[in-house]
Amino acid sequence: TNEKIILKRRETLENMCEERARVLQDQFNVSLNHVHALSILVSTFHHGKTPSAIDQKTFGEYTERTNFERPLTSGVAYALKVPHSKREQFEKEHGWAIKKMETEDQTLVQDCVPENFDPAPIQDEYAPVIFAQETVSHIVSVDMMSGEEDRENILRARASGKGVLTSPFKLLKSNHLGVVLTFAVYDTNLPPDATDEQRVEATIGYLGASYDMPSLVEKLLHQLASKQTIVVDVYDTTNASGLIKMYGSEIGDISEEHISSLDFGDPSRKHEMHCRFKHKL
Ligand code: WA2
Repeated sequence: TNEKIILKRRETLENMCEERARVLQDQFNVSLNHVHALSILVSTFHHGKTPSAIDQKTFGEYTERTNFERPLTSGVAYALKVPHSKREQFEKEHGWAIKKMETEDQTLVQDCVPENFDPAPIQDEYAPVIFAQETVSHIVSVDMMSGEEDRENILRARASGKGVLTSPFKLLKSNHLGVVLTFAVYDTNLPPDATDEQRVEATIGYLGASYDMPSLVEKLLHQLASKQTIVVDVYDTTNASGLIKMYGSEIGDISEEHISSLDFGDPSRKHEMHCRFKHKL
């Protein structure tokens, strides 16, 4: 009967949506664990050894060769915590000035490359990127604390000691919405039961990964069959009064939708996958 067909169709939608949500969530979780491990690698071999065993070349090669461990990421980078009192010394040592992150609504598009960024204005502290995977080499020397979303992430990461996610925003040199995942790197004297203040004090840097949502979700869904059958949207639903679409399209049969929850590992952010059939019954 017609009713049976409708029920069957609903069940198919639920199953396909759940499967896609679980695959996306698992892949995200895998890369989160590897970004976490990378923060420990930097702690051990950059800060934990004199002289450091990591420079830009080593970091670039290692992160490129282990890219397969971080599905969905478009690149990883490492920024140092630099208080204003150490800025001059830092810039002299590195041979470049800490730059301010500028977005395209503040500048001409053609100026929106870090080589053309202005020096960072005076702040209490900075988070200049010192190492970057080739794919995000354009953020080297940029003060990540001068970007609103990056800054918020850095503050939350170092106080919590956990991996934290930004809300979706337009990444530098990308036309898509993405999110950034950040882990703080601490000096080794940090007690395991440290307070937020002790954590902030012991922070020496920030290891971050960027996720270009549209291209990466697209790649993932391509690997699953029946892309012709259903349409998938991914939302940041943290703010119930204004869902942010991170991935998706305008097409499909909106008369029936299935919602699968997504857990990307940061309890202060909420995400959902919304699925519908491409064609009406
Ligand atoms: N990485 C890549 N593209 C970006 C970006 C970013 N942040 N922010 C805006 N566009 C080094 O949390 C520390 C990476 C930030 C880490």
